[in-house]
Amino acid sequence: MMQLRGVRLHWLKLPLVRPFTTSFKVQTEREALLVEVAAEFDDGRTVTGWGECVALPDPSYSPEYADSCAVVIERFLLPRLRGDDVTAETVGHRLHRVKGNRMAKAALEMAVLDAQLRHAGRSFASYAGAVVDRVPSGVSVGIHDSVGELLDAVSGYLAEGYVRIKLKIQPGFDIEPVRAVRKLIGDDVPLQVDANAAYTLVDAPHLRRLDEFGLLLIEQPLGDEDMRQHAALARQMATPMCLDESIDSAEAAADAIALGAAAVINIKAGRVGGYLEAIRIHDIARANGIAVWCGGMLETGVGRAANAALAALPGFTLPGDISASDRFYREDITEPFVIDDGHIAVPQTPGISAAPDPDRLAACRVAVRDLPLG
Ligand code: OSB
Ligand code: MG
Repeated sequence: MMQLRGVRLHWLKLPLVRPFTTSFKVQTEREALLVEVAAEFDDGRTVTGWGECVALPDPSYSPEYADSCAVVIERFLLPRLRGDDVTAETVGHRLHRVKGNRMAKAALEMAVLDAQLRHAGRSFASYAGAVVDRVPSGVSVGIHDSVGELLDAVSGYLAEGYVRIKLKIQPGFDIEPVRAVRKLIGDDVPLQVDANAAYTLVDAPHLRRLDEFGLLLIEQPLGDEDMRQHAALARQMATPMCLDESIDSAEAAADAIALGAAAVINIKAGRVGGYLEAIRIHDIARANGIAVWCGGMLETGVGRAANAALAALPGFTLPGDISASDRFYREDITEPFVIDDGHIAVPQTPGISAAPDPDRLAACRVAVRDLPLG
């Protein structure tokens, strides 16, 4: 058990190596929010833990955004973590009466869990039940101005060794780019698409045209709230249906499976309220024969380390969006993750991730704030 003695928020800005365009936004930099906690344990030792908040700077992917998370952490979450009996496993219960705000909760729980694991000298991989020491690395490829530029980007990623390509699509950039990429890479390279909620059920006949390309899955074609409509679309398509935005909890995962809205689930710990809920969703999906894979949110090395360990659980049977650090960043804030023979190594050191390098942290930081503990 521990008592929180200090909580500090770090706002960072990291330039992207190239713009990343989705159906909802063009990103040219990552504005990251890190949570640093100082936790005092029963034996008197004080240990630092780090969490990464995956929220974007605006409510474009999810209702939450980085500054909303900072406010929620300070005003509503931290007051519930007072006392000397805090454990990572009880953070979720303590925060339960605060509705939603799952990315804020996830970041705080992650920092507490990191401190707890460092104190215990245990890796997150071991704690979570990882069964492999490296995970296959997929890459998420943004929307490009032309199909030619897209093909160049995909060729580059294949040359680096990525074992699975995910193409971002939107109305007007879907059938022809996917056809061109499939022709370029051949039938044997796993290919999937992600629409980030850009279509409606009226587009079903159009989306069915994707069936001819042998895709692994189509990710979140319809709106976040459209669980029933995803089930209806799934019945009209041969391509397996995968949900991202719609799955914000274990309950939502159970509902999606029961409704036939998801044959596959993209698990992002931030979106579902933390790594412990992410593990629960993995367990539910596995028990139901539903494949899962680990999504990404352009994490720095802190969050990327956690994702690599999560993806080492046995139910993660599809390659995740766990690319090397240099897919997004020229310089990371930790030792960079590198792709080796199409894989990313699972960290085995105590805690969830390496602490950010102090010089890199200082170089990327745009704001810092010590939160009152009350
Ligand atoms: O929908 O998976 C998504 C990035 C930001 C927001 C949403 C998504 C993504 C990605 C990038 O696809 C995944 C990555 O970090 O590599
Ligand atoms: Mg997605």
